[in-house]
Amino acid sequence: MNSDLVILYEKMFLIRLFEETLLNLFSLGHLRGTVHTCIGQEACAVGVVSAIDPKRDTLCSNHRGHGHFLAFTDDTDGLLKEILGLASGICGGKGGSQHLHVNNFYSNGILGGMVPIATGIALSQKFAAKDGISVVFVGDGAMSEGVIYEALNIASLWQLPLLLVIEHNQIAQSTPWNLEHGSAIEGRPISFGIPTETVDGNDVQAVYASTKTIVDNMRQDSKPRCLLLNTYRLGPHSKGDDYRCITEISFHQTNDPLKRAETVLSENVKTRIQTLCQTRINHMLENFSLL
Ligand SMILES: Cc1ncc(C[n+]2csc(CCOP(=O)(O)OP(=O)(O)O)c2C)c(N)n1
Ligand SMILES: [Mg+2]
Repeated sequence: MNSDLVILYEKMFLIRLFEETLLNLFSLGHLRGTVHTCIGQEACAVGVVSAIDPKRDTLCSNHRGHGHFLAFTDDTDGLLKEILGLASGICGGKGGSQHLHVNNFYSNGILGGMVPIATGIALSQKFAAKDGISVVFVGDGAMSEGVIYEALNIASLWQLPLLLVIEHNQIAQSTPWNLEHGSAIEGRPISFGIPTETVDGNDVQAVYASTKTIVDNMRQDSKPRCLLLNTYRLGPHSKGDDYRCITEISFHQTNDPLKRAETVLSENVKTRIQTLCQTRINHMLENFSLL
């Protein structure tokens, strides 16, 4: 049994349950505003974040950031309180789902908006002359934002320890990527001289292994890198808005990162982890009188 996979699967399963719970709380009228879940993309969040160091490294996320946040902090209660708008939430209930900050974690909902910020953080890490790196997640759609290219240019020019992670889930809200982009996305960072690796983003072990190697190299040379993860959003864009045909979604369900991990895990291990996570989520809901 691969012990790494057991740990990675548990983190993915917890994120899946947490976000399914959020969608349910919305439908019951307990939550307001909006949420963007990463259902189907958990391997990207868990694979990348498990390979970085929350103390040394900084993580900048985006509108679809619960998975990144939970993989980084494991704080399900703090995040739920924040999304419920409670003063005891991690940002006093004012940030909601998209504007989160705790320790070295930052997110905002402006597409591409965190990339120049992450580049500035990378500059400060370079000045500090330690081996910390700055990681930033964007979607394929965000790659149309011009500010990303200004930031990549600076990261390349000044050779900053910035890791740009692109979660290529093939769609931006309702626009398929091929109706938005005139060229392959991985060509963009390469054109700035930034080494770019493309990985199957639904294979959590592959994502983890590639990130680990990239991060080890960045700690040595303190230079920028890009990781492009091919994946698919299995859930709606936010709560119920989905215009894709059912056949397309069903096709991608066979490539669900959780199901893929489950094919390698024993039935016992899978059941133990699922029960553990379900118990944890139930306790959380009981604490908030939501069960
Ligand atoms: C600057 C800006 N423009 C538009 C939006 C509205 N918006 C939120 S998410 C989204 C689609 C993002 O697509 P992508 O970057 O591929 O990320 P995904 O949602 O697929 O994870 C849009 C257009 C926004 N938040 N910020
Ligand atoms: Mg997308």
